[in-house]
Amino acid sequence: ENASGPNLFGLPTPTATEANAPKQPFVIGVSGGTASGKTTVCNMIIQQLRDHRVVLVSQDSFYRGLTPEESRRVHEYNFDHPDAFDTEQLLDCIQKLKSGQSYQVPIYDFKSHSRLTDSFRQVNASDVIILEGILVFHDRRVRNLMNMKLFLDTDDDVRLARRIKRDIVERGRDINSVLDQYAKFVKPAFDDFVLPTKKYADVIIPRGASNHVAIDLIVQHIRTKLGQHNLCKIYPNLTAIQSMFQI
Ligand code: UZR
Ligand code: MG
Repeated sequence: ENASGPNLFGLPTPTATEANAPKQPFVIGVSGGTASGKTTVCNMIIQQLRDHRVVLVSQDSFYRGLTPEESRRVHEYNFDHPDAFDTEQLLDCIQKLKSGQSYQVPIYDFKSHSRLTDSFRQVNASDVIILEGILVFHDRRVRNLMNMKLFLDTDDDVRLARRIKRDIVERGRDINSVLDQYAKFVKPAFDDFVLPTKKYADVIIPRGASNHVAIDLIVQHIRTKLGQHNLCKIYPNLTAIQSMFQI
């Protein structure tokens, strides 16, 4: 509710503080099951927003390193469970980036299932922060930092087929181990933890990365938001002028 009440045109007039406050970065959450096309969609958005500062943060970077005991029994480890991630650190990261600070994001090595101890990826302050991962909508505090939430609703068979290819080609695994892990952990965790968070999405994208119409619409919307933001920096009273002229 606006303290100053509606103006001549019946539209709310922004207060001076509202119009002058520096806008925070726009935070976009991108979720969906494994191999749903999250990374591809994020890269398409980044490509189309080349004229802005955009950073991509993956929830995968916040995997907890496995203990020696867990590493020995890695086939029994559930990488698809919310507890596999250090959510407190992820929250800290997004809070810092959203407040305009930089952050040293950990580097996770999928081969050794551990974090590199001596190096980080320095992520600097930006106009847009994209956070992607299978469970980025799971924690309410992380979710509440997002200005826009996208869920990629890609067919399950398509995702499994892609997952098999990716794990064999990029992660040096064999078909049996991929299928065993999928049946034991990936699919049940998708049903129990990932799919229930679809309801938090603002936009559900059918067919994932091949849905160019949806991605164009989303990029247009982000541009509109960023445009308002930049013009407000130049003309602090722009929002007031806009609402007076209904533009
Ligand atoms: P995306 N994952 C691994 O395979 N190994 C690891 O060390 C850490 C994670 C997998 C994880 C999950 N699960 O399904 C997937 N397993 O990475 C998430 N098994 O990545 O969203 O890109 O599919
Ligand atoms: Mg990925």
